[in-house]
Amino acid sequence: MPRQPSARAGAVLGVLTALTYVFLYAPILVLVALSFNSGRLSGSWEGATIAWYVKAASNPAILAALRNSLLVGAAAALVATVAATAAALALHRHRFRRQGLLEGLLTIPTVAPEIVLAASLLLLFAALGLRLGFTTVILAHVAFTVSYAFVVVRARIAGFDHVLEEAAMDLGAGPLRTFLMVTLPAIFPAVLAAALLVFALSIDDYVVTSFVAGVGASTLPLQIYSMVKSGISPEINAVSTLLLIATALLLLAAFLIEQGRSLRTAALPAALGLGLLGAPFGLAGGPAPANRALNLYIWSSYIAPETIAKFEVRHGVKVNVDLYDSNEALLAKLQAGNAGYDLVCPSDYTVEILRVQKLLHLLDHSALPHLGNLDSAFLDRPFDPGNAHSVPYFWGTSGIAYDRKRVHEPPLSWGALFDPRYRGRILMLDDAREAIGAALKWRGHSQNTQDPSLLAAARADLLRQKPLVRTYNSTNFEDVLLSGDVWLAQAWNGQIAKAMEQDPDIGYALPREGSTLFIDSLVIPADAHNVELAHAFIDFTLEAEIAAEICRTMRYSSPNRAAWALLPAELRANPAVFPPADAIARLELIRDLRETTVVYDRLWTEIKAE
Ligand code: N2P
Repeated sequence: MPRQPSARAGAVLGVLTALTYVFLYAPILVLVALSFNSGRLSGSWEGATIAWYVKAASNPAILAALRNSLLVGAAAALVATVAATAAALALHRHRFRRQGLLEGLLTIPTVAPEIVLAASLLLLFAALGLRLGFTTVILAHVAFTVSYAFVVVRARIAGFDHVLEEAAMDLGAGPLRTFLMVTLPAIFPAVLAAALLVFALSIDDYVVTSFVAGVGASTLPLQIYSMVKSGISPEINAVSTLLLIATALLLLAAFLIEQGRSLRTAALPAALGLGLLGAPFGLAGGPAPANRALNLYIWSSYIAPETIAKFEVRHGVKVNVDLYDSNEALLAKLQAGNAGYDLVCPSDYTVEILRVQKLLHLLDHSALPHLGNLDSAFLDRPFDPGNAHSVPYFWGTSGIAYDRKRVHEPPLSWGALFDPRYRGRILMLDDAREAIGAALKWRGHSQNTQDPSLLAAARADLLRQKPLVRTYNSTNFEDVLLSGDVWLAQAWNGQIAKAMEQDPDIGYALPREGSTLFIDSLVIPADAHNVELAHAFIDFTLEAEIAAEICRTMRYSSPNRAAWALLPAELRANPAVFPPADAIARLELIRDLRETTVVYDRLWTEIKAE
């Protein structure tokens, strides 16, 4: 007789099981609860509301993304299910040589790493010269869901008896009639379950979609991620909750059908799930589609929605905005080709890389009448002689932001970021050139060095620094500082100048060893579609009023001399935004290092991976 487990062991197991459930579901419960919290900050409960749902439903970007998701999901469900059903029938009816191998090949993609699939699809589309957009997203979704659909339909068909088909044929039915009257009804539940499964998988896919979406085909998960990048808002909690419940209901319906429950039982969760996804359109009608659109890909925290809206109204167009947080991310998109952007905003050294690789459009200066508003200090720089390809948008610095409540003397040296006293309270930019640059500067070297021994020393410094670093973040580092999680942050100036408005204890120092000056410019990719509209947008940002608004709202430094007079005096006087001449003299542009770039990239990957 096996021994019964003791009551003690039973209790321990019970507790462990309960903990597992908490671990699995607590984050989701927090998300759902916060989506009904009337307070903006996640920290405290301030009463229940559905306001965030209403707000999300009236956000045109969310609605457009939801519409895209539904379209893609429906198209993928249709194509993948038809293809999978055909394959399942063929493999059931005929005995092929190497049957097992054939079936195996159809199911492997369910376990293949998604990121590999994403990268290979992107390569394939580039090789075929397909412009990234709706078609590529649908094709990619079919590619990653068809195996799942196959598994579902194949399992059901295995139990289906051929004899029924033969009987129908004997009684005179043709192949089509037999299929429609006998085969399809028998396997229909599986076909439906497969379609629901594909739809649910497609609706919440991020990885594959982010590789192949291009512009204008942003789906809901992409939209949620891009909203998170510009600060967590409770609207995101509402949209995520909606997505979560809808997919759960669809999967439940698929599961019920697969388990052999009646279609009627499964209809309720399926209808609820689809209804939830459609509901936001009922709440808000949806935006009017604009016939012309400008696709802008720009740094996060670089332009306010109000400014975009002004341009849209003035030109009667739609502007699609996508955000990035590193030059390397931007480069990767443009180098892959067919990204679909009309206007992007690289930093100095990246302008040079793109220019040399012939990825930029020549600018028509006659279409830029306000060019004369720019201060000459930012024009005709070696990264783009004569500004043939680029127009400065913002400039700024990298420095050390800090919390005066915790850090009592201003961090005047990069050494502060390597100081063990601040263990766990340091944030570094998640940026190869900036982070390695800080380590090099600290030791008195140029951030553009190609000397292997200096780079090896920087690597060692950054590895030693790693245990002190709370997080690497180039997105919302100012929020992390404001939250009190870190006390010192390597930072770009504008977002810190904004944080200072919220908390006067935030300071910003430019280390005495010198640091980065950046000049970020608008450029038109060589494969842009709306070149004329892109010029119109560049010139719009050059108007004194608009340039002043952009600087006032985002607080990065304006290269627009005509705008300076329109800025509030305290902003002009803020050294974090407009540093004094002696500080500027210690700044250095990051330069393109050609072959050595791979050394920096490798170094950075190693540091992050260790
Ligand atoms: C914007 C970051 C500033 C860009 N989020 C630095 N080149």
